[in-house]
Amino acid sequence: MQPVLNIGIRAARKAGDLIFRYLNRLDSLKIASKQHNEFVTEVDQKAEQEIINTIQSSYPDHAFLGEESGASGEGDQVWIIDPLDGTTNFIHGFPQFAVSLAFKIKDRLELAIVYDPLRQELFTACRGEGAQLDGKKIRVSNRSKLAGTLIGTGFPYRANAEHVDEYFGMLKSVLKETAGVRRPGAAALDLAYVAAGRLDGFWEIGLQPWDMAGGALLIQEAGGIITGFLGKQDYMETGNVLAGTPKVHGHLMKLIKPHLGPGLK
Ligand code: 2AM
Ligand code: CA
Repeated sequence: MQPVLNIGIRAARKAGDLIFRYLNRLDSLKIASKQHNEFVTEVDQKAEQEIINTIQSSYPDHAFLGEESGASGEGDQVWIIDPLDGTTNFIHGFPQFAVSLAFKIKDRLELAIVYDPLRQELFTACRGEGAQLDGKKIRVSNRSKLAGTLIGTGFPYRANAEHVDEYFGMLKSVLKETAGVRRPGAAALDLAYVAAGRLDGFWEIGLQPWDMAGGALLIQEAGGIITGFLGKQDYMETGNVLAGTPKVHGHLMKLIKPHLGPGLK
């Protein structure tokens, strides 16, 4: 799998370089509104094309599921692509965004790449071989109690606005029990930070497959747990995700469960 990983890394770095170059010209950036308060820029689209072109030139038979271009190609070997996770941050010059790639064969995640072009941090994982940050092995943190933990989250945006009250119930419970909650705005990086032990846990309502796929394998390979809110392996379908060290994941689930309405169970 290493040669495939290397091509994925090349693609992610190229996309990251492109994103970085555009940061100096945010004023002239072409921004289109996908829906109310949901934006896509020419950078998202160009970065995705760069990733697909790079992979296709080595692996013409691979298929793609990209946030911007949708599904293309056929077969069991599929790249799930978020060319720019954290677009809203990027548009504002708020320095928290990443490129996220995952490679799956027959619905099983095999490779993950999350690249932060600002810090030039590269998170990678191969199924069964652990997770790495810039080539060094990473593990989830060894915190087991909620006290003292730092937890990541994302707010429900437009599409999930109906869950706002449930969400704030969850947030209130988590705030009371932990050292702090962070909402950086790029889910792929939040998940990578759980894998690297920078965050002890994470939850969010209504993510898309490309926001989560890379981060999910990173967490599993770093010794963490990632599930839906009730502990099932349904987060790729529901988009509702709960992650953490094995112990913190369990504690967070107990805090979140009482707030789940019918639409989140
Ligand atoms: P994106 O920038 O790739 O869209 C933050 O809560 C996470 O949700 C980010 O990973 C972000 O990824 C995703 N997201 C999708 N649509 C969003 C929206 N309209 N507003 C904010 N975040 C959105
Ligand atoms: Ca995106």
